Amino acid sequence: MAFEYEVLKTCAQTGARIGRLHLPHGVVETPVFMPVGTAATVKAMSVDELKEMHAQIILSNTYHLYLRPGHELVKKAGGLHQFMNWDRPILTDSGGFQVFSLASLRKVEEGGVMFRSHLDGSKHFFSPEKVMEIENALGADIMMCFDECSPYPCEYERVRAAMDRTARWAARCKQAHQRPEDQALFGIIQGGLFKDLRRISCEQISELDFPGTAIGGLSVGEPKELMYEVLDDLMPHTPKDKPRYLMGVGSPDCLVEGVLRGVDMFDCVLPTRIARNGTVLTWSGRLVIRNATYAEDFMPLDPDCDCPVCRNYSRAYIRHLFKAGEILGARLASYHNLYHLIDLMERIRQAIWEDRLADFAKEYFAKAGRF
Ligand code: PRF
Ligand code: ZN
Repeated sequence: MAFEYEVLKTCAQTGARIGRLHLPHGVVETPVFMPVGTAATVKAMSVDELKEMHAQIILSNTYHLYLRPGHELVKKAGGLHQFMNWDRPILTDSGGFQVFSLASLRKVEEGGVMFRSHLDGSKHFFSPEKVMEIENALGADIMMCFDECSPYPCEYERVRAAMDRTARWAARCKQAHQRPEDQALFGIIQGGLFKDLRRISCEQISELDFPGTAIGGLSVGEPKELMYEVLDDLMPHTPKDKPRYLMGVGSPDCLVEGVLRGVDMFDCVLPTRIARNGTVLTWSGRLVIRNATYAEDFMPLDPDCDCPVCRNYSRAYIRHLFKAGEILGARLASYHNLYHLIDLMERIRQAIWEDRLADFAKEYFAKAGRF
């Protein structure tokens, strides 16, 4: 069987759990953070480096790969795994978010979305069937349904219409999926910040019996407290025997708060994006390495981190690299930030095993603060 999810333990203190996702390219221990490799590369990181930092699964994007280099070319290469030389699991997002955030001149209809590429303005059409064709060509272990993500803020009736359409599109995705034997298709819950809509969407999507449940439409600009309130209300209604994936969420505080509420999977560009402009995550909070404070600071980025960057380089050196515009600065900061989130998830899993996640979270926030 290509896809199986086992819950190994549920935390006695919280809603968190430990699980194991069996996929064609390997086993993923959850809760897990998935580094983002939008254009078939986790920006600035080699596959060897990703393996060294214990990345278990990475995410890539249908929207970007369809536009460039094209899913047909990736298919010719033997699929995304072969094309990018990554032999561990991959999840592809459907473009249901990118079309709404990056593309211009969108026209959404029941059939699908007409949009213009953010790269060259060329015109394209995504339907649930087209997106399944692209994701099947890419060949990831997990693929996502094509959904409609509402912006924030957004009025009730518009959110409801997008949620209903997301459910109809999910049924069409399931129908059009050509490789259910070796690619798991996950459904996506929408419904904005409206608790009643979230519960309806949860029922609509659960009914289709996908092997995994994603929560979309959050972390789109709303205050974090509102996201936590939606999760508090929604998570107890999502299927317990399937992995739960909170899409596009990945600041350290949100990872901890998400796991406490029963989330198993996360992805976010945050660690790599902030790294490239010189911000690093540490166990005592954020640090802006370009600041003059670090000019003569020969400590590692994070004295509590045992990543190769922290074992070998100083803050002063990395600050110098950023000031001099040297690309190694961005590479080292990216490595450390990804390592930090992967390490955070490892420590979270350990805390769940030992029934002390609530205590862990308390200590974590006391030291690292909120992002
Ligand atoms: N839908 C899809 N991908 C996403 C989102 C969504 O709602 C989000 C929202 N945070 C991130 N990525 N398909
Ligand atoms: Zn480090």
